Amino acid sequence: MTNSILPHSALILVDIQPDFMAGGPLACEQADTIVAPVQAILAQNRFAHYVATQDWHPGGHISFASSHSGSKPFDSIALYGHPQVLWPDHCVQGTNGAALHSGINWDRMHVIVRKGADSAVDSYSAFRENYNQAGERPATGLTGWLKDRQVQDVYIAGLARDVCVLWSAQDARAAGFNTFVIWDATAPVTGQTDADTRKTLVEQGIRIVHSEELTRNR
Ligand code: VGL
Ligand code: ZN
Repeated sequence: MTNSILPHSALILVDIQPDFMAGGPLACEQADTIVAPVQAILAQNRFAHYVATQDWHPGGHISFASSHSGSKPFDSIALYGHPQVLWPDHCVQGTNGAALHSGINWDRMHVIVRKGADSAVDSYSAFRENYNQAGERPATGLTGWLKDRQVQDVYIAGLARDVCVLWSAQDARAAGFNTFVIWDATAPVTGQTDADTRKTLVEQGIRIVHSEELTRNR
């Protein structure tokens, strides 16, 4: 039995990379539990469009604690007038930890957005970079790509629930898409943020769904 295609829909898989999985330098809590639901969703092939993002930093990136003497991972600093968490070194371009996770079938992806490649600017969202020196958040171009294809509904899964998934969902909503976060196909850097994440999503009109709602036979 198969489920019907979701018209005007896109699935965005955010940063499913070894450095965010168990044993990685920026491991998300229970990250490995997302692989099965993501694979189940892909197997159904219900989306009209498929996008992945890949965190892709040069060595010495400004978001790395190691780039700031006297700082340690998870400290927060002000950068260009906005808070910036300093992370362990992660997803350095060309390293195994930055690859797309080998347990996911990436063949369906139409677009892969690499982000965080500007050494001086972090980039959480699939849609826009974080604030830069000019006080701007440059677009990645994904909004236009989706709108040119009449996408209305954006479903987001991946890592991290409280960082790149959250920022991507907020930007998707702000761009006017009906936005859905597939909760069990995401995992947080820390589960302590889950209540706040849920609250923020709901307040902004972003819907929280479960992978079973997409994969159960009907
Ligand atoms: C992410 C922190 C730093 C993420 C990326 O994918 O959520 N988090 N870089
Ligand atoms: Zn990063």
